[in-house]
Amino acid sequence: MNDMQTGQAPVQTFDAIIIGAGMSGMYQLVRLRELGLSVRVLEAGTGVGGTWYWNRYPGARFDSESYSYQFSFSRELLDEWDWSEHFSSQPETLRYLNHVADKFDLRRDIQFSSRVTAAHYDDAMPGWTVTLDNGDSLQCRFLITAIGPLSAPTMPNIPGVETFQGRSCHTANWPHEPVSFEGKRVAVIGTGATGVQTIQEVAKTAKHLTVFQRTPNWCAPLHNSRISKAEMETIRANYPAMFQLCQETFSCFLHTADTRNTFDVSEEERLAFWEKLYASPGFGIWVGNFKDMLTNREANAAISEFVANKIRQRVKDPVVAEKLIPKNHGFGTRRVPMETRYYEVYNQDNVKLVDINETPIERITPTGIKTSDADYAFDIIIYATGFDAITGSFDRIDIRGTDGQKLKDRWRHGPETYLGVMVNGFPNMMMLMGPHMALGNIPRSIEHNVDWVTGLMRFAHDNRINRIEATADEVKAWTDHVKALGDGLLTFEVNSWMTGVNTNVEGKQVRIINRYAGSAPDYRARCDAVAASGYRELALA
Ligand code: N01
Repeated sequence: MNDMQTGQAPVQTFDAIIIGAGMSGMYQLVRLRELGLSVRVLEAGTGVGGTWYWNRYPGARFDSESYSYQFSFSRELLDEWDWSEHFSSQPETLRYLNHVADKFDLRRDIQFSSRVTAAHYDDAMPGWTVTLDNGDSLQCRFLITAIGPLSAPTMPNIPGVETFQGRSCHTANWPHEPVSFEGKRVAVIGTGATGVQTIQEVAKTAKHLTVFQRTPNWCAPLHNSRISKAEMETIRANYPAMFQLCQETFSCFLHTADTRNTFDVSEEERLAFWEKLYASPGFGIWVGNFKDMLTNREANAAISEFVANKIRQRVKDPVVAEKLIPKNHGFGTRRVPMETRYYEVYNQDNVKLVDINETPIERITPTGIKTSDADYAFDIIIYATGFDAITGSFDRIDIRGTDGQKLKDRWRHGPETYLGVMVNGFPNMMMLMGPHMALGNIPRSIEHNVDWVTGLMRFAHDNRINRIEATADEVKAWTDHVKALGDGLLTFEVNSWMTGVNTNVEGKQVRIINRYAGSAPDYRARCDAVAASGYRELALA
């Protein structure tokens, strides 16, 4: 029986479906259109921007230099967009991404308010059937996931969350309308990069702010500033050199590790170097530090002590200062939150720090938060409790490959991928910014990742290839390589989203190596060699 006879609308079929209209999905759409393919982007939100669409929490902004974080693929786009701050705020970034969507007329191929719940592969097509939360289905030959490494927010597994009668919100589901903290008693749970940005903003206007901290993080000053018209022109004139530098550095940032080891220099020289980094804008103190900072324990202890002393100098109450100094991990072994007067917030009369290791949260109550020693009343509770990172956004979609095998089951003990882009048993599925990818300055990685996938699609198109699959051997080889790169790095000895640990998610209490810890240039070289060989490592049919 055909669709006419059943009265059902025919299933829409595309050459490619992209899941997600964040930066990677948007750019992939631009590139696939150039190949003349029919493409549909499915996006859960009502607008483009991904991370920058969802994370509207107060104080959200770039931690990387705005101009290094933008798209670089269009000179015209670079010429017409001015950044107003060195580290752009979320509203400006979202305006920029909407400008990109307008300029390239992207929205006509994006279906908004369409959350993908399932994607099942069928070898008879060969291709994928993608199901949305409203029950609709679409089909495609190639499925490209652009679902982001930090897009599955997790609420804390604290009893009573649903009983709170005031206003509460996870930072990644922040409302589109402004939220006023004036005259309000506010709680923030979580002190990662998001919590830090939120806390320093909310503290400006809240009647009272209580911060519930489980693990302090090593934060460093952002040193943001405005960009004048003249300065913007100078920055723009330098774009070719700046993007070239991003191609050459380890993580695509404007900063790269110093070539010296920590103890190669005198104490005086070392301290002067660290003072300079602490006083400089951006991630320099994290990724532009001595090259052994994350491999040599003594070196790491020394920089940790330097930053601890900064915290002691900035926080007036020594007891509070000690609570804010991490004791279970060294500087830089977790993502360093960048801050603007974050530590000074704790000198304000309207701010209280609660160390929930000393006085654990017992439950959220209808009126606030009950710890082991107090009942706190709040008007607003903000959950800055992070994400089921890297694999979480995949786990939330029922992805099934050949023979119905589930990706979630396949990755139960950690992701297995080929170049972070493909998985054997899941033909014609390509992942953008998936597990085992170099993260770093993400838009730089996105552009390479998308260009590589586009090259593969072009090759498939030109050579009439309908089925692309990574082989089991190549997946094993890449996965082993990624694991080996993580060996010896202090980063992988610490619990964090970067090691796949999330105490709020069942089965994610064990550390894994889920991201590529080698250099971005090495990663690109490996991918480019595969392309140059005519993708000989892949099974093509
Ligand atoms: O998430 P996190 P995030 N009870 O996982 C705490 C990027 N980002 O959203 O450390 C109590 O880092 C948890 O405590 P602990 C950036 O890459 C970029 O802050 O697990 N507390 C932690 O303090 C960043 O690294 C920008 O002990 C609980 C916090 O919640 C990544 O996003 C800006 C808890 C979660 O911190 C994630 O950052 C912001 C519980 N049950 C973020 N569960 C840019 O500038 C969790 N916590 C680009």
